[in-house]
Amino acid sequence: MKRLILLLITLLPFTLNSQQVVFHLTGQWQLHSPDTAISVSATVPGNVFIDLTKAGIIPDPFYGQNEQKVQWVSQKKWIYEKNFFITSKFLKHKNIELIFDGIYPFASVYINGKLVIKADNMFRRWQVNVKHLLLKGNNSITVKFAPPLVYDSILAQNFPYKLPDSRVFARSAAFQYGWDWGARLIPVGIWQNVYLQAWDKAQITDLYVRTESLNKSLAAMSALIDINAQNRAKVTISLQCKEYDVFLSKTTLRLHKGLNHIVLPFYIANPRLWWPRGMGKQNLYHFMVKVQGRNINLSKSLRTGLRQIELVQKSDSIGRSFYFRVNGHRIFVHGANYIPQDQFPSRVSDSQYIALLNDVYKANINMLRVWGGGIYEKDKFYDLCDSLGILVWQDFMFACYFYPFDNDFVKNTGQEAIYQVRRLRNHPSIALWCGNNEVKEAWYNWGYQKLLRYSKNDSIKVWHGQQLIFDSLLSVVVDSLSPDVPYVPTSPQTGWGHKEAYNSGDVHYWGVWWAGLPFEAYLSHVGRFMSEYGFQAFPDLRTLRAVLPDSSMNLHSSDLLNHEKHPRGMQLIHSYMARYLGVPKDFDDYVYYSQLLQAYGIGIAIKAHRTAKPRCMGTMYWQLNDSWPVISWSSRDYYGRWKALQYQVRRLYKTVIITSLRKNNQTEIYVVSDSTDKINACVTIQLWDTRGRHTTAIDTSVTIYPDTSQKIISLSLSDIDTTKQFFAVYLTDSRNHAIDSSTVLLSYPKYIDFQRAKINVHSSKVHNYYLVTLQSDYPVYKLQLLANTDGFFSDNFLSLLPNRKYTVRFYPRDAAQNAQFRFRFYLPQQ
Ligand code: BMA
Repeated sequence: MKRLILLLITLLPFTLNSQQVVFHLTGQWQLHSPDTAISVSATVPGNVFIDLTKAGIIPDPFYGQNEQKVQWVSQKKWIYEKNFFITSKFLKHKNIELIFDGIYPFASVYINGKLVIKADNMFRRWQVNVKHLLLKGNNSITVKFAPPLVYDSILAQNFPYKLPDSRVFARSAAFQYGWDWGARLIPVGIWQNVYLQAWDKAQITDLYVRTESLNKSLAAMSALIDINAQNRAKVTISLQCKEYDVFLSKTTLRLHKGLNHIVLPFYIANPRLWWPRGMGKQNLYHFMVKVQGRNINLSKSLRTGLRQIELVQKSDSIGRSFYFRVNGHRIFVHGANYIPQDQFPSRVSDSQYIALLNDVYKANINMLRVWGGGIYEKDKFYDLCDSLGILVWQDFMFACYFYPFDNDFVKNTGQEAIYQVRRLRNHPSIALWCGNNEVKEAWYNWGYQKLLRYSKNDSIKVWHGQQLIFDSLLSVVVDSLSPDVPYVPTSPQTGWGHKEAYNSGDVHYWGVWWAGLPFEAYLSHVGRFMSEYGFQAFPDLRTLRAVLPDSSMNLHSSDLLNHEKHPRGMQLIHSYMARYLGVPKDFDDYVYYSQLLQAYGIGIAIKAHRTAKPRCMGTMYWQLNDSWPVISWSSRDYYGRWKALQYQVRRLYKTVIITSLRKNNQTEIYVVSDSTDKINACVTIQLWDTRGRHTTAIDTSVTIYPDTSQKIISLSLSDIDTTKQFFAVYLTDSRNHAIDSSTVLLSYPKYIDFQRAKINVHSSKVHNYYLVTLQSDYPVYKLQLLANTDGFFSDNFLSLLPNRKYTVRFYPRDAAQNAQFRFRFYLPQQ
């Protein structure tokens, strides 16, 4: 019997929400502007830039300096229009709602000429009953967009206080207005789905499965179900779970007319918990709620995981901790900051989400911070994070400025927060809600108050406004709608210029890069949780070639400079390069050197952070990805090509690593473990010279305890020629299997007497990939393998020791392509 029930349950259709009929309004629309003679065919979801480019009205905004040529688009009014046909059958439904899942501000929506929605927030879902306006047969929908720049400045003029930038008046992604890695392309349009949704007796409007408390033997759960009923009705509500063969909970009750909030408590014995990757399995449960009554037969399903997440902020002997605990276990975060994958997020496909998150997984990342100047990501992103075990630090979409706080704005923000928290609260990957990025940092440290000539009273008022949004409003929304996920009002908690930042809370450390301090400053600026730090590099040469003509592939071209948005970016890269690597003359080499430089610098930071555990419990570099082809802090470029940093991260984010820190005239060797197991291992340290001779200095056994960083030894450098000698360190397990290894340079690379090595490369095709074997006669620093076709190398930017075979796999994106390989490696400039 049990089996039969199980079978029946597995066969049940897990539909989204039955008894709702959807009429899609996506696809082909017409776009025109009352300010110009332009009238073109358009595609929804999308935006005005995409449509105008496709129609040949504007050139590709990413190419050369076209970005500057298309700025006029944001200053015009635009109108999207579509005609659609409604049958009398559809019109018979009692309720017909028009729904926009995402639309840019500032939009006025008309159905058959009647105004139905004024939408001023791209992060909200807009919904209105339009049944009374629809006609049998032909209908029209018209969306009129005000020019965003004009509208923002009108709102700014009407606000009683000056704010740092008028973009804050539009609830639209801040980065579109230009960022220090982003183009300025401010779109209008319908960027997510739009449809008519019809229903009759009732509809399930929300379902939330909450873990109230959890231990090994029992999970106390509740299902919160919102049902909108047309009239009073008696119904039976039951909750089923695909993974269990019984009804979890069942009740019969009377719905009243309107919105009904129903809570069904239930228990799960021996719950299988959801864990972030590296700590256990990503167990997921599929729940379905059914509502049945006379002429009512509704269902809604969801997938969630059972886990407890805590952010531990406790006073201690240093200051105040900042670390995450999942299911009672402390976790060291090796993460990255994530920005939108495209200047135009509407066009990011599911396969791009899959490719990006697979790369995140391959890089051993266990948390992404969805940064507050971008967008709340699409469902696909969080679904993938749930199944891959990647935690998400979710910022609310506020960044780097002060925000208005009049009634309309606060109300609008509240609606946005309610919608987004509800939408995302069933995802076990969501680990933290954070009010904003750097609003507090900007308030105290960036001089805006002086610049904007605030009186004392202005400062009090504007700061109270910020507190109203970030300390009260958003906190209340998270506490009431997703009470089991922590909330912090801002990130970082203290600006990096203050001592306190390194003792308490999270910190964005920008002494390196912004203040031009050497990479070694990372060693002395380790906080409790490093939520941002970073250094720029050029993207892959092929990525640059896609947006630059050949004549612009040089450091001085204005086309190239349009793809570097940090005001001092080029100079900073140049001066750090001169300090550590030397500066090559050739442009292609310069691109390669810039990537080595970034990996070298961020490598120092990650080592400093991981070895400082448990004082420091997280490291998240700025930034994982790009929104267009650009010189930036990313480790993976716009086309998904890995920079040297992404490979470096993959090595340094492994669960157990052997690594080194340079302190004065000593090199300290550490073993860091985020594993939950005790490991018996062996550490071997060899001293090499650049001509390839070596001696073994140390061979010792160590016990690696779970969740620790231990210093193995301090090696004095007094008798070592640091320009000719270096260490190779190995960590092996009790069966002599490699756990980790690395080469430890003892000077800046530019001072090291690397020899011009002879390297043999051999490749062979196996199934859908290639095996590439390398062997060198001298030690080699950061050899980059290059293929004539796009694809993924299992390892790259390799340091080789002589007379050993190194084997790397290469997976071409297009398996039919015949791959050929080249390489380059680092030699100091003469
Ligand atoms: C950080 C981020 C971004 C910015 C980055 C690099 O502080 O929050 O605002 O792009 O710095 O400057």
